Amino acid sequence: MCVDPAMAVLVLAALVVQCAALTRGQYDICKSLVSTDDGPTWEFYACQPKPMSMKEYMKVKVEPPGITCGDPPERFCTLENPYLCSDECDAANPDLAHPPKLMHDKEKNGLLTYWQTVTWSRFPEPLLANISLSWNKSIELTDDILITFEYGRPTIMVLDKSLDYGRTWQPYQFYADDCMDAFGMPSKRVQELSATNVTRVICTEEYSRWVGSKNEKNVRFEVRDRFAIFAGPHLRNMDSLYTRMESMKGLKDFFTLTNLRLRLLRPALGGTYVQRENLYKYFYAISNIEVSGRCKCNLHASQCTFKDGSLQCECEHNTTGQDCGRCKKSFRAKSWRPGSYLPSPNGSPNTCAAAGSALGNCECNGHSNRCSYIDFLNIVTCVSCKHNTRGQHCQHCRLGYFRNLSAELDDENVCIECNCNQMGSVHDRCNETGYCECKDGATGPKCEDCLPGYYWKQGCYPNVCDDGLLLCLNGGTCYQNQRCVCPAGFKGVLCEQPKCNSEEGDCDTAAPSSYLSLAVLAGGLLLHWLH
Ligand SMILES: *[C@@H]1O[C@H](CO)[C@@H](O)[C@H](O)[C@H]1NC(C)=O
Ligand SMILES: *[C@@H]1O[C@H](CO)[C@@H](O)[C@H](O)[C@H]1NC(C)=O
Ligand SMILES: *[C@@H]1O[C@H](CO)[C@@H](O)[C@H](O)[C@H]1NC(C)=O
Ligand SMILES: *[C@@H]1O[C@H](CO)[C@@H](O)[C@H](O)[C@H]1NC(C)=O
Ligand SMILES: *[C@@H]1O[C@H](CO)[C@@H](O)[C@H](O)[C@H]1NC(C)=O
Ligand SMILES: *[C@@H]1O[C@H](CO)[C@@H](O)[C@H](O)[C@H]1NC(C)=O
Ligand SMILES: [Ca+2]
Repeated sequence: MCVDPAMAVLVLAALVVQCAALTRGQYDICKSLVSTDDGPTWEFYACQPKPMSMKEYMKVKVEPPGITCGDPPERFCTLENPYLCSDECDAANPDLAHPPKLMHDKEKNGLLTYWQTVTWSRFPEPLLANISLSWNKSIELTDDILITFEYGRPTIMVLDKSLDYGRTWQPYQFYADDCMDAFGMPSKRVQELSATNVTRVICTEEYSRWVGSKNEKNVRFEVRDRFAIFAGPHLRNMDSLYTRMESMKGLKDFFTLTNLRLRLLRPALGGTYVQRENLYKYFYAISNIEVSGRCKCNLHASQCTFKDGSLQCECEHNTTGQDCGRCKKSFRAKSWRPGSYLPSPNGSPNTCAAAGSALGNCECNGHSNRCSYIDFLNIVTCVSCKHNTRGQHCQHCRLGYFRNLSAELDDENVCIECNCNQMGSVHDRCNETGYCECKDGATGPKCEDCLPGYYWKQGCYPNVCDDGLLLCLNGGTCYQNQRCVCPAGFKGVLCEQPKCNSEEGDCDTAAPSSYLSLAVLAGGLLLHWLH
Protein backbone atom coordinates (compact mmCIF):
# COMPACT_ATOMS: atom_id res chain seq x y z
CA MET A 1 0.00 0.00 0.00
CA CYS A 2 1.26 3.41 -0.90
CA VAL A 3 0.45 6.24 1.49
CA ASP A 4 1.03 9.88 0.72
CA PRO A 5 3.18 11.14 3.64
CA ALA A 6 1.06 14.27 4.03
CA MET A 7 -2.00 12.08 4.25
CA ALA A 8 -0.34 9.90 6.86
CA VAL A 9 0.23 12.96 9.02
CA LEU A 10 -3.41 13.89 8.66
CA VAL A 11 -4.55 10.43 9.64
CA LEU A 12 -2.26 10.50 12.62
CA ALA A 13 -3.61 13.93 13.57
CA ALA A 14 -7.10 12.54 13.30
CA LEU A 15 -6.25 9.68 15.63
CA VAL A 16 -4.73 12.06 18.14
CA VAL A 17 -7.80 14.29 18.01
CA GLN A 18 -10.08 11.31 18.42
CA CYS A 19 -8.16 9.99 21.39
CA ALA A 20 -8.24 13.45 22.89
CA ALA A 21 -11.98 13.49 22.36
CA LEU A 22 -12.39 10.35 24.39
CA THR A 23 -10.62 11.78 27.38
CA ARG A 24 -12.36 15.14 27.31
CA GLY A 25 -15.80 16.03 28.53
CA GLN A 26 -18.96 15.91 26.54
CA TYR A 27 -19.46 18.62 23.90
CA ASP A 28 -15.87 19.83 24.26
CA ILE A 29 -14.91 19.63 20.59
CA CYS A 30 -16.68 20.93 17.51
CA LYS A 31 -14.99 18.78 14.89
CA SER A 32 -12.40 16.11 14.35
CA LEU A 33 -10.68 14.45 11.44
CA VAL A 34 -11.75 10.88 10.98
CA SER A 35 -10.42 8.36 8.54
CA THR A 36 -12.84 6.87 6.11
CA ASP A 37 -12.47 4.72 3.00
CA ASP A 38 -12.24 7.97 1.03
CA GLY A 39 -9.43 9.28 3.23
CA PRO A 40 -9.61 11.57 6.25
CA THR A 41 -12.67 13.79 6.48
CA TRP A 42 -13.99 16.18 9.06
CA GLU A 43 -16.73 15.14 11.37
CA PHE A 44 -18.71 17.80 13.20
CA TYR A 45 -20.23 17.72 16.68
CA ALA A 46 -22.42 19.89 18.86
CA CYS A 47 -20.01 21.74 21.15
CA GLN A 48 -19.98 24.32 23.92
CA PRO A 49 -17.35 26.34 25.78
CA LYS A 50 -16.23 25.30 29.24
CA PRO A 51 -17.73 26.98 32.29
CA MET A 52 -15.75 29.98 33.47
CA SER A 53 -15.78 32.36 36.39
CA MET A 54 -17.83 35.14 34.83
CA LYS A 55 -17.00 37.75 37.46
CA GLU A 56 -13.78 38.51 35.62
CA TYR A 57 -15.69 39.73 32.59
CA MET A 58 -18.57 41.60 34.15
CA LYS A 59 -19.18 45.32 34.28
CA VAL A 60 -20.51 46.49 37.64
CA LYS A 61 -22.61 49.58 38.26
CA VAL A 62 -24.04 50.69 41.60
CA GLU A 63 -26.95 53.02 42.15
CA PRO A 64 -28.01 55.52 43.38
CA PRO A 65 -25.02 57.87 43.00
CA GLY A 66 -23.39 58.50 46.37
CA ILE A 67 -24.37 55.10 47.79
CA THR A 68 -20.75 53.98 48.16
CA CYS A 69 -19.36 55.00 51.52
CA GLY A 70 -16.41 57.30 52.16
CA ASP A 71 -17.37 60.62 50.58
CA PRO A 72 -17.43 62.28 53.08
CA PRO A 73 -15.53 59.86 55.34
CA GLU A 74 -17.80 58.03 57.75
CA ARG A 75 -17.44 55.88 60.85
CA PHE A 76 -19.41 52.66 61.12
CA CYS A 77 -20.14 50.08 63.80
CA THR A 78 -20.89 46.38 63.61
CA LEU A 79 -24.03 44.53 64.57
CA GLU A 80 -22.15 42.24 66.93
CA ASN A 81 -20.56 45.06 68.84
CA PRO A 82 -22.46 48.30 68.18
CA TYR A 83 -20.40 50.29 70.67
CA LEU A 84 -17.11 49.57 68.99
CA CYS A 85 -17.22 52.04 66.13
CA SER A 86 -13.58 52.31 65.30
CA ASP A 87 -13.86 51.42 61.62
CA GLU A 88 -13.83 54.14 59.06
CA CYS A 89 -14.63 54.35 55.38
CA ASP A 90 -12.74 57.04 53.45
CA ALA A 91 -12.93 57.11 49.65
CA ALA A 92 -9.82 59.29 49.46
CA ASN A 93 -7.65 56.79 51.32
CA PRO A 94 -6.92 53.61 49.32
CA ASP A 95 -6.60 51.59 52.54
CA LEU A 96 -9.97 52.71 53.82
CA ALA A 97 -11.91 52.96 50.54
CA HIS A 98 -14.54 50.42 49.53
CA PRO A 99 -15.25 50.97 45.81
CA PRO A 100 -17.56 48.66 43.76
CA LYS A 101 -14.67 46.90 42.01
CA LEU A 102 -13.88 45.11 45.27
CA MET A 103 -16.97 42.95 44.69
CA HIS A 104 -15.19 41.06 41.92
CA ASP A 105 -11.48 41.48 42.48
CA LYS A 106 -8.96 38.72 42.92
CA GLU A 107 -8.26 38.87 46.61
CA LYS A 108 -4.51 38.62 46.90
CA ASN A 109 -2.82 37.12 49.95
CA GLY A 110 -6.15 36.22 51.49
CA LEU A 111 -6.92 39.89 52.06
CA LEU A 112 -10.65 40.38 52.34
CA THR A 113 -11.84 43.29 50.19
CA TYR A 114 -15.36 44.55 49.86
CA TRP A 115 -17.66 47.24 48.51
CA GLN A 116 -19.52 49.08 51.25
CA THR A 117 -22.41 51.54 51.30
CA VAL A 118 -23.13 54.56 53.43
CA THR A 119 -24.86 53.81 56.75
CA TRP A 120 -28.58 54.06 57.34
CA SER A 121 -28.38 57.53 58.88
CA ARG A 122 -31.45 58.64 56.96
CA PHE A 123 -33.74 56.12 58.65
CA PRO A 124 -36.75 55.79 58.38
CA GLU A 125 -36.19 56.53 54.69
CA PRO A 126 -35.27 53.10 53.28
CA LEU A 127 -31.64 52.30 52.54
CA LEU A 128 -31.78 51.15 48.91
CA ALA A 129 -29.02 50.13 46.53
CA ASN A 130 -28.95 48.53 43.09
CA ILE A 131 -26.02 46.59 41.73
CA SER A 132 -26.13 45.89 38.01
CA LEU A 133 -23.86 43.29 36.46
CA SER A 134 -23.57 43.21 32.69
CA TRP A 135 -21.64 41.05 30.27
CA ASN A 136 -22.82 42.31 26.90
CA LYS A 137 -23.04 38.63 26.02
CA SER A 138 -25.59 35.88 26.58
CA ILE A 139 -24.29 33.46 29.16
CA GLU A 140 -25.67 30.20 30.53
CA LEU A 141 -25.35 29.56 34.25
CA THR A 142 -23.57 26.34 35.14
CA ASP A 143 -23.39 26.69 38.92
CA ASP A 144 -24.91 28.65 41.79
CA ILE A 145 -24.68 32.42 41.89
CA LEU A 146 -23.02 33.25 45.17
CA ILE A 147 -23.07 36.70 46.75
CA THR A 148 -20.95 37.13 49.85
CA PHE A 149 -22.01 39.77 52.36
CA GLU A 150 -19.76 41.01 55.13
CA TYR A 151 -21.42 42.33 58.33
CA GLY A 152 -24.65 40.44 57.72
CA ARG A 153 -26.93 39.58 54.80
CA PRO A 154 -29.78 41.89 53.74
CA THR A 155 -33.15 41.18 55.29
CA ILE A 156 -34.90 42.03 52.01
CA MET A 157 -33.50 41.83 48.48
CA VAL A 158 -34.42 40.86 44.93
CA LEU A 159 -32.31 39.29 42.23
CA ASP A 160 -33.40 40.33 38.72
CA LYS A 161 -32.18 39.18 35.34
CA SER A 162 -32.29 40.40 31.78
CA LEU A 163 -32.01 38.40 28.60
CA ASP A 164 -31.85 41.39 26.28
CA TYR A 165 -28.87 43.45 27.44
CA GLY A 166 -30.86 45.30 30.10
CA ARG A 167 -33.80 46.47 28.02
CA THR A 168 -36.28 44.34 29.97
CA TRP A 169 -35.96 42.70 33.38
CA GLN A 170 -37.66 39.87 35.22
CA PRO A 171 -37.34 38.92 38.86
CA TYR A 172 -35.17 35.80 39.27
CA GLN A 173 -35.57 35.20 43.01
CA PHE A 174 -36.93 37.06 46.03
CA TYR A 175 -35.12 36.98 49.38
CA ALA A 176 -36.56 38.10 52.71
CA ASP A 177 -36.58 37.19 56.38
CA ASP A 178 -40.38 37.25 56.05
CA CYS A 179 -41.52 36.60 52.47
CA MET A 180 -45.19 37.20 53.16
CA ASP A 181 -44.49 40.49 54.87
CA ALA A 182 -41.98 41.77 52.30
CA PHE A 183 -43.46 40.49 49.04
CA GLY A 184 -46.81 38.88 49.85
CA MET A 185 -45.36 35.56 48.72
CA PRO A 186 -45.26 32.28 50.62
CA SER A 187 -41.77 31.20 51.58
CA LYS A 188 -40.40 28.34 49.45
CA ARG A 189 -37.21 26.37 49.23
CA VAL A 190 -35.66 25.32 45.95
CA GLN A 191 -35.75 21.74 47.22
CA GLU A 192 -39.54 21.94 47.02
CA LEU A 193 -39.44 22.46 43.27
CA SER A 194 -40.06 19.60 40.90
CA ALA A 195 -39.72 18.99 37.15
CA THR A 196 -43.03 20.71 36.46
CA ASN A 197 -42.23 23.97 38.24
CA VAL A 198 -38.45 24.21 38.17
CA THR A 199 -38.60 27.59 36.43
CA ARG A 200 -40.95 29.07 39.05
CA VAL A 201 -39.74 32.34 40.58
CA ILE A 202 -39.83 31.88 44.35
CA CYS A 203 -39.30 33.84 47.52
CA THR A 204 -36.96 32.20 50.00
CA GLU A 205 -36.20 32.95 53.65
CA GLU A 206 -33.17 30.71 53.66
CA TYR A 207 -30.57 33.43 53.19
CA SER A 208 -32.04 36.40 55.00
CA ARG A 209 -32.52 35.44 58.63
CA TRP A 210 -30.04 36.56 61.22
CA VAL A 211 -27.50 33.88 62.14
CA GLY A 212 -24.62 36.17 63.07
CA SER A 213 -22.60 37.98 60.45
CA LYS A 214 -19.65 35.58 60.56
CA ASN A 215 -21.55 32.30 60.48
CA GLU A 216 -23.18 32.53 57.13
CA LYS A 217 -22.27 35.19 54.65
CA ASN A 218 -23.59 33.81 51.39
CA VAL A 219 -26.76 34.47 49.50
CA ARG A 220 -27.28 31.90 46.81
CA PHE A 221 -29.23 31.53 43.61
CA GLU A 222 -29.45 27.77 43.42
CA VAL A 223 -28.57 26.48 39.98
CA ARG A 224 -27.22 23.06 41.03
CA ASP A 225 -30.32 22.17 43.01
CA ARG A 226 -32.43 22.97 39.98
CA PHE A 227 -30.15 20.96 37.68
CA ALA A 228 -30.30 18.09 40.14
CA ILE A 229 -34.05 17.73 39.58
CA PHE A 230 -33.11 16.24 36.19
CA ALA A 231 -29.48 15.22 36.54
CA GLY A 232 -29.80 13.63 39.96
CA PRO A 233 -27.71 14.34 43.05
CA HIS A 234 -24.07 15.21 42.22
CA LEU A 235 -25.28 15.92 38.68
CA ARG A 236 -24.21 12.47 37.50
CA ASN A 237 -26.75 12.29 34.73
CA MET A 238 -26.16 15.46 32.72
CA ASP A 239 -27.56 13.79 29.59
CA SER A 240 -30.94 13.77 31.16
CA LEU A 241 -30.65 17.47 31.94
CA TYR A 242 -29.49 18.24 28.39
CA THR A 243 -32.40 16.27 26.95
CA ARG A 244 -34.80 18.34 29.04
CA MET A 245 -33.08 21.52 27.90
CA GLU A 246 -34.10 20.66 24.35
CA SER A 247 -37.59 19.46 25.08
CA MET A 248 -38.86 21.63 27.89
CA LYS A 249 -39.96 25.05 26.78
CA GLY A 250 -38.29 27.85 28.68
CA LEU A 251 -35.83 25.66 30.61
CA LYS A 252 -32.72 26.70 28.69
CA ASP A 253 -33.74 30.34 28.76
CA PHE A 254 -34.31 30.19 32.50
CA PHE A 255 -30.57 29.70 33.01
CA THR A 256 -29.58 32.17 30.29
CA LEU A 257 -28.96 35.88 30.88
CA THR A 258 -27.02 38.91 29.72
CA ASN A 259 -27.40 40.99 32.91
CA LEU A 260 -28.11 40.53 36.58
CA ARG A 261 -29.32 43.09 39.05
CA LEU A 262 -29.33 42.95 42.84
CA ARG A 263 -31.87 45.20 44.47
CA LEU A 264 -30.93 45.60 48.12
CA LEU A 265 -34.04 46.77 49.96
CA ARG A 266 -33.23 46.46 53.69
CA PRO A 267 -29.90 45.73 55.37
CA ALA A 268 -29.16 43.19 58.10
CA LEU A 269 -30.72 44.22 61.43
CA GLY A 270 -29.02 41.79 63.80
CA GLY A 271 -32.19 39.87 64.52
CA THR A 272 -34.10 42.72 66.17
CA TYR A 273 -35.87 45.92 65.22
CA VAL A 274 -34.03 48.93 63.88
CA GLN A 275 -32.39 50.74 66.76
CA ARG A 276 -32.68 54.42 65.99
CA GLU A 277 -30.05 55.50 68.49
CA ASN A 278 -27.31 53.73 66.56
CA LEU A 279 -27.84 53.76 62.82
CA TYR A 280 -24.12 53.44 62.06
CA LYS A 281 -24.33 49.68 62.26
CA TYR A 282 -26.73 49.33 59.31
CA PHE A 283 -25.27 49.21 55.80
CA TYR A 284 -24.48 46.74 53.02
CA ALA A 285 -21.06 45.28 52.29
CA ILE A 286 -20.31 42.75 49.53
CA SER A 287 -16.95 41.06 49.26
CA ASN A 288 -17.56 38.76 46.30
CA ILE A 289 -20.04 37.91 43.57
CA GLU A 290 -19.41 34.54 41.98
CA VAL A 291 -21.17 33.77 38.71
CA SER A 292 -20.20 30.52 37.03
CA GLY A 293 -21.37 30.10 33.50
CA ARG A 294 -20.44 29.53 29.93
CA CYS A 295 -20.87 31.69 26.87
CA LYS A 296 -24.03 30.87 25.01
CA CYS A 297 -22.79 29.87 21.57
CA ASN A 298 -25.79 27.82 20.44
CA LEU A 299 -23.65 24.65 20.51
CA HIS A 300 -21.54 25.98 17.65
CA ALA A 301 -18.33 26.87 19.54
CA SER A 302 -16.04 25.30 22.10
CA GLN A 303 -14.10 28.48 22.83
CA CYS A 304 -15.17 31.87 24.06
CA THR A 305 -12.65 34.68 24.22
CA PHE A 306 -12.52 38.18 25.64
CA LYS A 307 -12.01 40.58 22.73
CA ASP A 308 -12.51 44.34 22.50
CA GLY A 309 -14.03 44.43 25.95
CA SER A 310 -16.63 41.70 25.36
CA LEU A 311 -16.85 37.93 25.40
CA GLN A 312 -17.25 36.39 21.98
CA CYS A 313 -17.82 32.85 20.80
CA GLU A 314 -15.19 31.43 18.44
CA CYS A 315 -17.80 30.13 16.04
CA GLU A 316 -17.40 26.87 14.15
CA HIS A 317 -19.73 25.03 11.79
CA ASN A 318 -19.53 28.05 9.48
CA THR A 319 -21.63 30.14 11.81
CA THR A 320 -20.87 33.67 12.90
CA GLY A 321 -22.05 36.40 15.31
CA GLN A 322 -21.46 36.99 19.02
CA ASP A 323 -23.55 33.89 19.91
CA CYS A 324 -22.92 32.02 16.60
CA GLY A 325 -26.50 32.95 15.85
CA ARG A 326 -26.17 33.22 12.07
CA CYS A 327 -24.69 31.36 9.14
CA LYS A 328 -21.58 32.85 7.56
CA LYS A 329 -21.98 34.53 4.22
CA SER A 330 -22.12 32.00 1.38
CA PHE A 331 -23.07 29.28 3.88
CA ARG A 332 -26.74 30.02 3.76
CA ALA A 333 -28.15 27.18 1.72
CA LYS A 334 -30.21 26.22 4.77
CA SER A 335 -31.66 28.40 7.49
CA TRP A 336 -29.49 28.73 10.58
CA ARG A 337 -30.30 26.38 13.46
CA PRO A 338 -28.74 26.03 16.90
CA GLY A 339 -26.87 22.82 17.55
CA SER A 340 -28.79 20.33 19.61
CA TYR A 341 -28.07 18.11 22.63
CA LEU A 342 -30.22 15.52 20.89
CA PRO A 343 -29.82 12.72 20.07
CA SER A 344 -28.00 11.87 23.27
CA PRO A 345 -25.09 11.51 23.99
CA ASN A 346 -23.38 13.45 21.19
CA GLY A 347 -26.11 15.75 19.90
CA SER A 348 -26.30 17.23 16.41
CA PRO A 349 -24.11 20.04 15.12
CA ASN A 350 -26.70 21.43 12.65
CA THR A 351 -23.92 23.05 10.66
CA CYS A 352 -24.49 25.73 8.10
CA ALA A 353 -24.20 24.45 4.56
CA ALA A 354 -22.30 26.11 1.76
CA ALA A 355 -24.51 27.75 -0.80
CA GLY A 356 -24.35 25.52 -3.82
CA SER A 357 -24.15 22.33 -1.87
CA ALA A 358 -27.92 22.12 -1.86
CA LEU A 359 -29.91 21.44 -4.99
CA GLY A 360 -28.31 23.08 -8.02
CA ASN A 361 -26.86 26.41 -7.05
CA CYS A 362 -29.76 27.86 -5.27
CA GLU A 363 -28.94 30.43 -2.56
CA CYS A 364 -32.03 31.45 -0.59
CA ASN A 365 -30.33 34.08 1.56
CA GLY A 366 -31.29 32.14 4.64
CA HIS A 367 -35.02 32.67 4.13
CA SER A 368 -35.81 29.16 2.96
CA ASN A 369 -34.27 25.73 3.14
CA ARG A 370 -36.19 24.29 0.25
CA CYS A 371 -35.54 24.59 -3.45
CA SER A 372 -37.42 23.20 -6.36
CA TYR A 373 -36.62 22.66 -10.00
CA ILE A 374 -39.08 24.19 -12.44
CA ASP A 375 -38.93 22.03 -15.53
CA PHE A 376 -40.34 24.29 -18.22
CA LEU A 377 -38.23 27.27 -17.14
CA ASN A 378 -35.19 25.14 -16.44
CA ILE A 379 -34.42 27.00 -13.21
CA VAL A 380 -34.03 26.09 -9.57
CA THR A 381 -35.99 28.35 -7.28
CA CYS A 382 -36.44 28.73 -3.54
CA VAL A 383 -39.77 27.58 -2.14
CA SER A 384 -41.74 29.10 0.74
CA CYS A 385 -39.49 32.07 1.35
CA LYS A 386 -39.89 33.25 4.94
CA HIS A 387 -39.46 36.63 6.63
CA ASN A 388 -41.77 38.29 4.07
CA THR A 389 -39.38 37.68 1.19
CA ARG A 390 -40.09 36.33 -2.28
CA GLY A 391 -38.25 35.62 -5.52
CA GLN A 392 -36.03 32.91 -6.94
CA HIS A 393 -33.45 33.49 -4.21
CA CYS A 394 -35.86 35.04 -1.70
CA GLN A 395 -34.10 38.26 -2.66
CA HIS A 396 -37.15 40.52 -2.96
CA CYS A 397 -39.70 41.71 -0.45
CA ARG A 398 -43.29 40.55 -0.66
CA LEU A 399 -45.89 43.06 -1.78
CA GLY A 400 -46.78 45.27 1.12
CA TYR A 401 -43.16 45.20 2.38
CA PHE A 402 -40.06 47.16 1.51
CA ARG A 403 -36.33 46.56 1.83
CA ASN A 404 -34.65 47.50 5.12
CA LEU A 405 -31.52 49.15 3.77
CA SER A 406 -29.62 48.84 7.03
CA ALA A 407 -30.08 45.05 7.08
CA GLU A 408 -28.18 42.47 5.07
CA LEU A 409 -30.13 40.46 2.54
CA ASP A 410 -30.09 37.40 4.79
CA ASP A 411 -31.28 39.28 7.86
CA GLU A 412 -34.64 38.26 9.32
CA ASN A 413 -35.58 41.94 9.41
CA VAL A 414 -34.73 42.59 5.77
CA CYS A 415 -38.34 43.31 4.79
CA ILE A 416 -40.32 45.96 6.64
CA GLU A 417 -44.09 46.17 6.46
CA CYS A 418 -45.28 49.21 4.44
CA ASN A 419 -47.93 49.96 7.03
CA CYS A 420 -49.85 52.25 4.68
CA ASN A 421 -52.75 54.04 6.27
CA GLN A 422 -55.81 52.17 5.08
CA MET A 423 -57.98 55.26 4.77
CA GLY A 424 -55.39 57.54 3.24
CA SER A 425 -53.67 55.27 0.73
CA VAL A 426 -54.69 53.77 -2.58
CA HIS A 427 -53.43 50.27 -1.66
CA ASP A 428 -51.13 48.67 0.92
CA ARG A 429 -48.02 48.64 -1.28
CA CYS A 430 -45.18 51.14 -1.04
CA ASN A 431 -42.08 52.13 -3.00
CA GLU A 432 -38.50 51.16 -2.16
CA THR A 433 -38.19 53.82 0.51
CA GLY A 434 -41.43 52.87 2.24
CA TYR A 435 -43.62 55.62 0.76
CA CYS A 436 -47.26 54.68 0.13
CA GLU A 437 -49.40 55.90 -2.73
CA CYS A 438 -51.88 58.42 -1.39
CA LYS A 439 -55.47 59.17 -2.29
CA ASP A 440 -56.39 62.76 -3.24
CA GLY A 441 -55.80 65.10 -0.37
CA ALA A 442 -53.67 62.69 1.68
CA THR A 443 -49.92 62.99 2.22
CA GLY A 444 -47.04 61.76 4.39
CA PRO A 445 -44.96 58.57 3.97
CA LYS A 446 -47.86 56.40 5.10
CA CYS A 447 -50.61 58.78 3.82
CA GLU A 448 -51.64 59.44 7.36
CA ASP A 449 -51.78 63.25 7.03
CA CYS A 450 -53.84 65.65 4.93
CA LEU A 451 -52.66 68.31 2.52
CA PRO A 452 -53.50 71.92 3.42
CA GLY A 453 -57.14 72.58 2.55
CA TYR A 454 -58.20 69.09 3.66
CA TYR A 455 -59.32 67.68 6.97
CA TRP A 456 -58.99 64.12 8.34
CA LYS A 457 -62.04 62.05 9.04
CA GLN A 458 -61.25 58.44 8.14
CA GLY A 459 -59.51 59.81 5.05
CA CYS A 460 -58.92 63.30 3.75
CA TYR A 461 -61.82 65.51 2.66
CA PRO A 462 -61.75 69.06 1.27
CA ASN A 463 -62.36 71.70 3.91
CA VAL A 464 -65.95 72.94 4.08
CA CYS A 465 -64.86 76.06 5.88
CA ASP A 466 -61.58 77.57 7.05
CA ASP A 467 -60.00 80.86 8.10
CA GLY A 468 -59.09 81.86 4.56
CA LEU A 469 -61.28 81.62 1.52
CA LEU A 470 -64.07 79.56 3.03
CA LEU A 471 -65.03 81.82 5.90
CA CYS A 472 -68.24 81.13 7.75
CA LEU A 473 -70.44 84.13 7.24
CA ASN A 474 -72.79 86.13 9.38
CA GLY A 475 -70.87 85.39 12.56
CA GLY A 476 -70.81 81.60 12.08
CA THR A 477 -67.83 79.67 13.43
CA CYS A 478 -65.93 76.97 11.61
CA TYR A 479 -65.93 73.60 13.40
CA GLN A 480 -62.80 71.55 12.59
CA ASN A 481 -62.99 72.59 8.93
CA GLN A 482 -65.99 70.32 8.61
CA ARG A 483 -68.98 72.65 8.98
CA CYS A 484 -70.05 76.09 10.01
CA VAL A 485 -71.86 76.44 13.27
CA CYS A 486 -74.37 79.15 12.37
CA PRO A 487 -75.84 81.73 14.71
CA ALA A 488 -79.59 81.62 15.21
CA GLY A 489 -81.26 83.07 12.18
CA PHE A 490 -78.83 81.75 9.59
CA LYS A 491 -78.35 78.51 7.75
CA GLY A 492 -76.51 77.15 4.72
CA VAL A 493 -73.11 75.61 4.34
CA LEU A 494 -71.38 78.88 5.19
CA CYS A 495 -74.35 80.34 7.14
CA GLU A 496 -74.99 82.47 4.11
CA GLN A 497 -78.82 82.15 4.16
CA PRO A 498 -81.10 83.80 6.64
CA LYS A 499 -83.64 81.44 8.08
CA CYS A 500 -87.05 82.58 6.85
CA ASN A 501 -89.69 82.63 9.49
CA SER A 502 -92.75 82.07 7.26
CA GLU A 503 -95.20 83.21 9.94
CA GLU A 504 -93.57 86.57 10.33
CA GLY A 505 -92.48 86.64 6.69
CA ASP A 506 -89.59 89.04 7.23
CA CYS A 507 -86.92 87.49 5.02
CA ASP A 508 -86.74 90.57 2.90
CA THR A 509 -84.68 92.61 5.32
CA ALA A 510 -81.92 90.06 5.16
CA ALA A 511 -82.07 89.64 1.43
CA PRO A 512 -79.32 92.05 0.42
CA SER A 513 -76.80 90.55 2.82
CA SER A 514 -77.79 87.04 1.80
CA TYR A 515 -77.29 88.03 -1.81
CA LEU A 516 -73.85 89.33 -1.00
CA SER A 517 -72.94 86.18 0.98
CA LEU A 518 -73.86 83.97 -1.91
CA ALA A 519 -71.63 85.97 -4.21
CA VAL A 520 -68.75 85.63 -1.77
CA LEU A 521 -69.49 81.96 -1.40
CA ALA A 522 -69.48 81.42 -5.17
CA GLY A 523 -66.25 83.35 -5.53
CA GLY A 524 -64.68 81.46 -2.68
CA LEU A 525 -65.66 78.09 -4.05
CA LEU A 526 -64.39 79.03 -7.48
CA LEU A 527 -61.03 80.06 -6.04
CA HIS A 528 -60.92 76.91 -3.99
CA TRP A 529 -61.41 74.64 -6.96
CA LEU A 530 -58.90 76.60 -9.03
CA HIS A 531 -56.44 76.23 -6.18
C1 LIG B 1 -33.22 50.09 41.27
O1 LIG B 1 -33.75 49.67 40.01
C2 LIG B 1 -35.16 49.72 39.95
C3 LIG B 1 -35.58 49.19 38.61
O2 LIG B 1 -34.98 49.90 37.57
C4 LIG B 1 -35.63 51.16 40.12
O3 LIG B 1 -37.03 51.19 40.09
C5 LIG B 1 -35.12 51.67 41.46
O4 LIG B 1 -35.47 53.03 41.58
C6 LIG B 1 -33.63 51.53 41.55
N1 LIG B 1 -33.21 51.86 42.89
C7 LIG B 1 -32.22 52.69 43.13
C8 LIG B 1 -31.91 52.90 44.56
O5 LIG B 1 -31.59 53.26 42.25
C1 LIG C 1 -21.11 44.58 22.95
O1 LIG C 1 -20.62 43.55 22.12
C2 LIG C 1 -20.73 43.83 20.74
C3 LIG C 1 -20.30 42.61 19.95
O2 LIG C 1 -19.10 42.10 20.41
C4 LIG C 1 -19.86 45.06 20.42
O3 LIG C 1 -19.97 45.36 19.05
C5 LIG C 1 -20.35 46.22 21.25
O4 LIG C 1 -19.51 47.33 21.04
C6 LIG C 1 -20.34 45.86 22.72
N1 LIG C 1 -20.94 46.93 23.48
C7 LIG C 1 -20.41 47.41 24.59
C8 LIG C 1 -21.16 48.49 25.26
O5 LIG C 1 -19.36 46.98 25.03
C1 LIG D 1 -43.87 22.31 42.61
O1 LIG D 1 -44.58 21.13 42.35
C2 LIG D 1 -44.57 20.20 43.43
C3 LIG D 1 -45.30 18.95 43.00
O2 LIG D 1 -45.08 18.70 41.66
C4 LIG D 1 -45.24 20.80 44.65
O3 LIG D 1 -45.17 19.91 45.75
C5 LIG D 1 -44.52 22.09 45.01
O4 LIG D 1 -45.19 22.74 46.06
C6 LIG D 1 -44.46 23.03 43.81
N1 LIG D 1 -43.64 24.16 44.16
C7 LIG D 1 -44.02 25.42 43.96
C8 LIG D 1 -43.07 26.45 44.36
O5 LIG D 1 -45.09 25.71 43.48
C1 LIG E 1 -16.94 25.47 6.65
O1 LIG E 1 -16.35 25.96 5.47
C2 LIG E 1 -15.06 25.49 5.16
C3 LIG E 1 -14.61 26.14 3.90
O2 LIG E 1 -14.48 27.51 4.09
C4 LIG E 1 -15.07 23.96 5.05
O3 LIG E 1 -13.76 23.49 4.82
C5 LIG E 1 -15.61 23.38 6.31
O4 LIG E 1 -15.69 21.98 6.20
C6 LIG E 1 -16.98 23.94 6.62
N1 LIG E 1 -17.42 23.45 7.90
C7 LIG E 1 -18.65 22.99 8.09
C8 LIG E 1 -18.99 22.54 9.46
O5 LIG E 1 -19.49 22.95 7.22
C1 LIG F 1 -33.57 47.01 9.94
O1 LIG F 1 -32.52 46.10 10.14
C2 LIG F 1 -31.73 46.38 11.28
C3 LIG F 1 -30.56 45.41 11.29
O2 LIG F 1 -31.02 44.10 11.35
C4 LIG F 1 -32.59 46.24 12.54
O3 LIG F 1 -31.83 46.55 13.68
C5 LIG F 1 -33.76 47.21 12.43
O4 LIG F 1 -34.62 47.01 13.54
C6 LIG F 1 -34.52 46.98 11.15
N1 LIG F 1 -35.53 48.01 11.01
C7 LIG F 1 -36.84 47.74 11.10
C8 LIG F 1 -37.75 48.93 10.99
O5 LIG F 1 -37.28 46.62 11.22
C1 LIG G 1 -40.75 56.96 -3.00
O1 LIG G 1 -41.78 57.91 -2.97
C2 LIG G 1 -41.40 59.17 -2.40
C3 LIG G 1 -42.63 60.05 -2.33
O2 LIG G 1 -43.34 59.97 -3.52
C4 LIG G 1 -40.28 59.79 -3.22
O3 LIG G 1 -39.87 61.00 -2.62
C5 LIG G 1 -39.13 58.83 -3.28
O4 LIG G 1 -38.11 59.33 -4.11
C6 LIG G 1 -39.61 57.48 -3.81
N1 LIG G 1 -38.48 56.55 -3.72
C7 LIG G 1 -38.15 55.78 -4.74
C8 LIG G 1 -36.97 54.92 -4.52
O5 LIG G 1 -38.78 55.76 -5.78
CA1 LIG H 1 -13.43 41.16 47.15
